[in-house]
Amino acid sequence: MTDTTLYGFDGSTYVRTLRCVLARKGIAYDQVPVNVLAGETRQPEHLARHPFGKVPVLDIDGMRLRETDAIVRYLEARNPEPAMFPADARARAKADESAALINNYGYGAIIGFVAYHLFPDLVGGKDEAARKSSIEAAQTLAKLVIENKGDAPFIGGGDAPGYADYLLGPLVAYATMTEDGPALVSVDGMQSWWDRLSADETFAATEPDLG
Ligand SMILES: N[C@@H](CCC(=O)N[C@@H](CS)C(=O)NCC(=O)O)C(=O)O
Repeated sequence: MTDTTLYGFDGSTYVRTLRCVLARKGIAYDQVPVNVLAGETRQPEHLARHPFGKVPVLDIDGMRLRETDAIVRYLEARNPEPAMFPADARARAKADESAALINNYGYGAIIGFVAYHLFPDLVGGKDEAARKSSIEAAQTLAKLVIENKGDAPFIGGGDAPGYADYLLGPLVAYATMTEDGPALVSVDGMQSWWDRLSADETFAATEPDLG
């Protein structure tokens, strides 16, 4: 039993992001597996934690934190090592930009075509036009984050995986389970980044057991 609690199930890409960051920083926690697919984020018990019905939520240091970006930045300030952001100001700006692009456009785009294949009922059925525009938006996102990282091996941390890698990785993991995965990883530079991230011990250890 610890005094840190992560609310959210392993199948959530954002929960996986936090599990990676918590693991890399060596922060012990308990997990309450609130399951999005079973509608548990919409239950009063979870709405009391996050009124917009999202996971993750993290209880830490006597406070409740919502929203992955805010949580990761708190963890970074609390436990600076290993860093989840590059030290160099320009590289940091680009890693921050990539994280924002993933959060604001990449998540919706990738989940859009993943849901088409894996959870069509959750998105009102199979809409071909929506699938196509999701793939195009995901490719645009991929081009931008690969361009932002420049020659660095990773998108978010430079020489080691950082926040933006742990944001995008769980999404790409789902994408590669579908027939549209190759359209995403074939964007220039994506496959080698994906191979590097897949070899990261922490990322591999957080792969969800989808039964
Ligand atoms: N802005 C939130 C987004 C979190 C999010 O979208 N989580 C998904 C699971 S990966 C969720 O809770 N979905 C439930 C729903 O939309 O009903 C964050 O950054 O933490």
